[in-house]
Parts: sequence; C-alpha cells; structure tokens
Amino acid sequence: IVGGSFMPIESNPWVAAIYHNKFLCGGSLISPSWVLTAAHCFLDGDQTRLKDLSVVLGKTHIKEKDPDREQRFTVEKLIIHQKYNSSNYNNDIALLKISSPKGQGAFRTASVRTVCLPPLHTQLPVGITCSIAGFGKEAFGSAFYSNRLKQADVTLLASSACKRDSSYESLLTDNMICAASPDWSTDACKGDSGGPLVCETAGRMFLFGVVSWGDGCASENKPGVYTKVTNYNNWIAKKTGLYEYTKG
Ligand code: 4AZ
Repeated sequence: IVGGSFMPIESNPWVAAIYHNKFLCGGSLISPSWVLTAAHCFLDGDQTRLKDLSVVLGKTHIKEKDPDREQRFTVEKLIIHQKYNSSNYNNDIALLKISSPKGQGAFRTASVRTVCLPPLHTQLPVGITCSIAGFGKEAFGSAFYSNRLKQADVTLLASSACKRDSSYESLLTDNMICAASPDWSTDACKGDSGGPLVCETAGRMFLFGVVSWGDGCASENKPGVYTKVTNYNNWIAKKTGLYEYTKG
C-alpha cells in the first residue's frame, strides 16, 4: 500500500497472508474455510504445489510470529477461475480452501473474522470511499514489501470515467473496477494483490474488490484495478457452496 497508515489486523481481521514458501499475496477470509484472492498470484495453477502454500490469519507484522493472535493453515484446494486470462487479468479471482492441523477452519477472534460478500444484484456504489489493506510495497520502486499491515482509503470510479481518464481503455473488462485517491497519493501496490477492497453500503461493509493490477502505484491518472466481486456471486457459491445462487 502506498500512503495510508499502519493498522493492526484487528482493523481488517479478514486479511489473509498467503505464502508460497515466502510471502506471496493477500487474500480475504469469506468463510471459516475459504479465502478469496487473485488468480494471478499462482503460477499457471497446476504448477503451484499445494503443499508449498500456506495461509496465516491474524497477522499484523509479516515477519514475526504472533502465536496469541495468528492462525495458520494449509491449503486443501486451490480453485483458479476457469476463465482467468493471464494476458489481460480478466477473471482474476481464485479461492483457497484452508485447513488447520486439526482439520478445522478459522475461529473468530478479535484478529480473525470473515468479511461479507455483497448480496446478489448489489449496484456498485460509485463515488464512495472504500478501504484497501495489505502488506505490499509502500512505493512502486521499493525493493521490499511492507513489514506491517497497511490500510488506505480509495474512491470507487465509474468505469467510463476510468477508461477515459486513465488510457486503460480496452484493458478494462466488465469484470474490473477502478479505484484511486483523488490526489493520487494512495494506492495498492505489488504484494497487495489478492487483498480486499471493502466498501460500506447500507450501513455494512462488503468485499467489493480483489486487488488485481494497475500501471505503477499511485501514479497520476493510473487508478488501481480490482476484480469486481459482484460478478462472481454465482461462481463463488458454486465452488464453495456458501450461498444460494441463481443459475449460471
Ligand atoms: C502488482 O504488481 C500490482 N496500483 C498490484 C496493484 C497495483 C499495481 C501493481 C495497483 O501486484
């Protein structure tokens, strides 16, 4: 995250840290056993060895163990969207089924809890301020990821405005949403991928986006691009059995 501020995990307790031996990506806990993340985090799907993946919840400091607050998991299943396109990041969404050494899912604490998915047919609340969180780089040119969890505010942009002003144009599909800060001071960056964009509507917080891509980080007129979670209600339901869905 460029800009924003350091926050304890208790402020974003659905944030997951995904490791493939070393830190790989962010994710969001959507149920005790499922983490939603980005497809592009994984090497061509089948080449990512499940045994090398792990997920840690409840983490504020990426390199320090925090046994009282963190919960560690192995990965039982990696489901990459069947229409994920690695050349344009269309359908950049994936699910991890997690399991503790005792074969259980996450348990709710002050530092670990699920985030809500937007209900079916939720309109995108364009223009509102949403929040992103992650352990990614604090500047585009930085050699390192952040050692601590950061959070920042970004505004959701209408896709027409995003296309027009960013020159992303044909790079943006209907499965993507843009968000940026009005003064271009805050943004997601490398290492934040897979992590949450949460927005409050109707008095509740929902997961509207998954950090996906962007031209640089916090560059003027280059918004961050997020996978549009509302397009995947049916896919998530079908793969996880988490909620009822209309056919598709
Ligand atoms: C990346 O490389 C990346 N500014 C993620 C998000 C953004 C840019 C790059 C958005 O993972």
